[in-house]
Amino acid sequence: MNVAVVGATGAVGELMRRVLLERQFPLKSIKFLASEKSAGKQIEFACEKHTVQLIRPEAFAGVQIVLSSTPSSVSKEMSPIAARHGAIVVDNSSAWRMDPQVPLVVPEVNPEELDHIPKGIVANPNCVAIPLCVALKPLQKISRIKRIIISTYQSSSGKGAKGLADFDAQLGPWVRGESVPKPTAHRAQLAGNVVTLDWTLDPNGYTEEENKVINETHKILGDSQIGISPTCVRVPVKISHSESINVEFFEPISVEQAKAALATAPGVILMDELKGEFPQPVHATGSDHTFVGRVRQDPGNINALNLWVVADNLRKGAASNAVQVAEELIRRGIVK
Ligand code: 2RA
Repeated sequence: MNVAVVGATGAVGELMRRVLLERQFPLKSIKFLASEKSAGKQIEFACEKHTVQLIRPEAFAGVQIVLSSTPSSVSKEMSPIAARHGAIVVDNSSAWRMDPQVPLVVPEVNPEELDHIPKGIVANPNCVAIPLCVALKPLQKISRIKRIIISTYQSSSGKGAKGLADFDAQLGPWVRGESVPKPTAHRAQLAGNVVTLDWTLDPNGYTEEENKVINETHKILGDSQIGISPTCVRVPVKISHSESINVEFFEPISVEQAKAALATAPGVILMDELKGEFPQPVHATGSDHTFVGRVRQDPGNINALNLWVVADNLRKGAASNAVQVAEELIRRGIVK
């Protein structure tokens, strides 16, 4: 495959490069594109030096698959240009996710959506929605979902390299009791704190992130009737998002049934609390799996279960999901 990685020097772009190598993606050629700020930089890939090129229309000539992680404004302009050059763009921004002509794909959940890509663009979902859907799809196959209540514990890296810089700059001084530097990416101090307004507030009183979780989960699970009630929160964790999920079904599912379905579900690692196992960001970081544990009956609702879900937001929540989508495009013969 002739591949271009767009936004190659950002936190997700860097991981896309690593994941392509780790998964031995079938590469014929690769080029790395970025904004003016990073164009001209030298990066190493598979023991070879590459110069990062500026994102411009001519750069897409001959490219079959574009893996893109840029701000939405860049994707709105550049993804259709890349598609016009004949590439399929797997786009990690939120620019195209809710476009009815753009499939929003988690390969373990709705790969069949890739059979219809009218705009030549496939959207990679939000990093909370991806693990949520990976964990719920095996249960949705048993019984239709009526309602989801989700509270998130999102890591600093959700705000990219700048978020990580805030985390690194604040944690040491906070532990030592010194004055903590002001955040540059996060809305408030992260060290020793919990921040629920780390995203733009939308007119409906929910944050942009919470509205993404609602809308994207409806689209990925293919059921817009599911009642979804999210509260998104940033916590002082470097990488990997955690999710507390209460899910109500139309028909009851027992804990045993749920565990049996999750144990064999693609992309899921079920952690058994009876063996003292429980998903933690330190397990998930560096993995492409979605870790599920604490599967419990809701004591107040016979039709509902509680789950605790953790996944690496930079990998399964972004870079790895995009590369898995590209692998699925090849497997289905969509890109040859
Ligand atoms: C966050 N979901 O964690 C965002 C990143 N895309 O802030």
